[in-house]
Amino acid sequence: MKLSIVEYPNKKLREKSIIVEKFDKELHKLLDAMYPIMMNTNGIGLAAIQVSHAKQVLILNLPDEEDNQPIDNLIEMINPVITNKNGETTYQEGCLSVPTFYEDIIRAESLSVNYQDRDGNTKTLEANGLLSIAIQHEVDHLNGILFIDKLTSSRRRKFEKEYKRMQKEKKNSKK
Ligand code: Y12
Ligand code: CO
Repeated sequence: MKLSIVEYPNKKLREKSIIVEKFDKELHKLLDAMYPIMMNTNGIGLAAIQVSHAKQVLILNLPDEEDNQPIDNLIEMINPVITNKNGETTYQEGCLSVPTFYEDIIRAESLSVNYQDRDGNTKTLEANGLLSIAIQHEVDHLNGILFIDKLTSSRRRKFEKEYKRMQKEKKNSKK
């Protein structure tokens, strides 16, 4: 399965992803294809809509203490539902669909999430810190929400200006 990352301002990123009902070979192929694309682009989280598949599917692979991302740390979440959020934390977020832009975003410090694994087994995970932030960021993607939507209006305007300039430069450098 050949996948490529959709970048802002592509409207695809605004689509709401649909619930997965079949835990079949097709789903496994999608998950298996998402992993290398995330790793090859230095990502720690990726939602299926970022590779043009509007399904409630996301993967996470957070770095360990040595900054490695062993495959044992890979979490695949299908149909995730956040059930409980607590506290507040700020983290400088980035997104593979909004390259080169990082900004402080306020989110819940800890949460509970119910989801299914690739075989349809129901799971619950309690998360805090970076994992909690990553889950909230990726679940937002499933609802068509991007981290830049959480910026203040003045910061958002600045972002749009900087991003447009960056895209123009990118286009010109390819000529
Ligand atoms: C905390 C905050 C945000 C998340 C969501 C997952 N975000 C990412 O995985 C972001 C990855 C990223 C990687 C980049 O590197 C390359 O594209 C090679 C990157 O660099 C550039 O844009 C140049 C930007 C973002 C989880 C936890
Ligand atoms: Co993202």
